[in-house]
Amino acid sequence: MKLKPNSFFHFLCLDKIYCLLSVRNARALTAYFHLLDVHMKNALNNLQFYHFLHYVTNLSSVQIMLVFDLLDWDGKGEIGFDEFYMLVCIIMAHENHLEKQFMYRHSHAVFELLDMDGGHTVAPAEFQATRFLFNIRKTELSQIFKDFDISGDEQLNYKEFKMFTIFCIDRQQRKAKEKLRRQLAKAAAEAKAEEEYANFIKLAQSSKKF
Ligand SMILES: [Ca+2]
Ligand SMILES: [Ca+2]
Repeated sequence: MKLKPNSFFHFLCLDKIYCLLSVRNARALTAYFHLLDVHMKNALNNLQFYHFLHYVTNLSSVQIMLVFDLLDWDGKGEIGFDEFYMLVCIIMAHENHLEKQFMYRHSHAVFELLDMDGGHTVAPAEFQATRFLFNIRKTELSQIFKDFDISGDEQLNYKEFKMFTIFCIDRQQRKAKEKLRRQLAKAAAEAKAEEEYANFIKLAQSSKKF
């Protein structure tokens, strides 16, 4: 999922920790939603929703209609502002590489979104169909079920899913720490090389004098 250039959403800023919009940004989003809501129903029907997502993202028609069905969990045939807000936060999280942080912070809402049949578990097929929303690679899926399906029923219940999101954040933090450690080591090595070079020049200049 990618945001198209020149989209209004490039002007919004998602909080990196909580993965939510600021009050000011949320108000701007409300105004945007009302512009889309031409029938003034405080909701978007599938046609309005389709054109909106088609305009701002590179999602296929099938994916857009799947997202509509996921958000329209009560089958009313329309998307209200709360669902719209959640979708925009997911898009923004994707755009800012905060998908795993979003899953962790909003694990219950994400779990309910992925549980397409409302059976209170996420099956491999449900994860496979929705993985594009959170940038989960196909190859990761079988490993996720292998590692986190503790009960062995080939489904993730909420506790198992929550453990998966904690693991993702933990892995992300370890990677960030490792990256920082490498950057510091590189900077130290460069500083040492510069110092050695300066000492060498000093030595060369003093030997010329004699
Ligand atoms: Ca399910
Ligand atoms: Ca399980």
